[in-house]
Amino acid sequence: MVPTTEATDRIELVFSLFDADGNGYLERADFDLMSNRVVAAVPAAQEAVKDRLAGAFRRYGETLLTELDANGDGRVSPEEFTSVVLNPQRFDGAVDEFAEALAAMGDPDGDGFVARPEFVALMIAIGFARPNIEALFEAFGPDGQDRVRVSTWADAIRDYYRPEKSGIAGDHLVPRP
Ligand SMILES: [Ca+2]
Ligand SMILES: [Ca+2]
Repeated sequence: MVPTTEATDRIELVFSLFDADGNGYLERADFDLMSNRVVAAVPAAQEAVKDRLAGAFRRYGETLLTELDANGDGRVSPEEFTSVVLNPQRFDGAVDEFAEALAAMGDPDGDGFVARPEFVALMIAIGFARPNIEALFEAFGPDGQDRVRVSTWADAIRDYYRPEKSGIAGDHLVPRP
């Protein structure tokens, strides 16, 4: 399957953000850095929810390092990362857990909705740009209290990683020249 241009752009963006220390490779340290940053973004979240997200980051990082480190040097290069779109089913489990755990972090009072401030805080912590974050939130169609369903966000995260998808809400995260 040939990924859509949009999917390739989305994945390139993910690589640049996951490379949290900016050394050009994905390593365990990157996932620890980002995990700490994102878990701290919503102080009101319960400890169990924070622990779940930290675990999801760890598992996602381990999965990427296991599946993509073709030359076995313990890190994932940009070239190695491009094959992430070739066999998306290898990552479905890790992405699914990450999507659920991240969206849950945005709902500290557990009412099933994510309000804009928590959404923005989490997405800033991941490294997305503010205008793109706001555009994505608008694309979700927030309700009268300026919030979206937890499930809407989790579904959008899963969609983001689908190589065959284009024209989805998550495309708003990719900066346009
Ligand atoms: Ca790195
Ligand atoms: Ca490697």
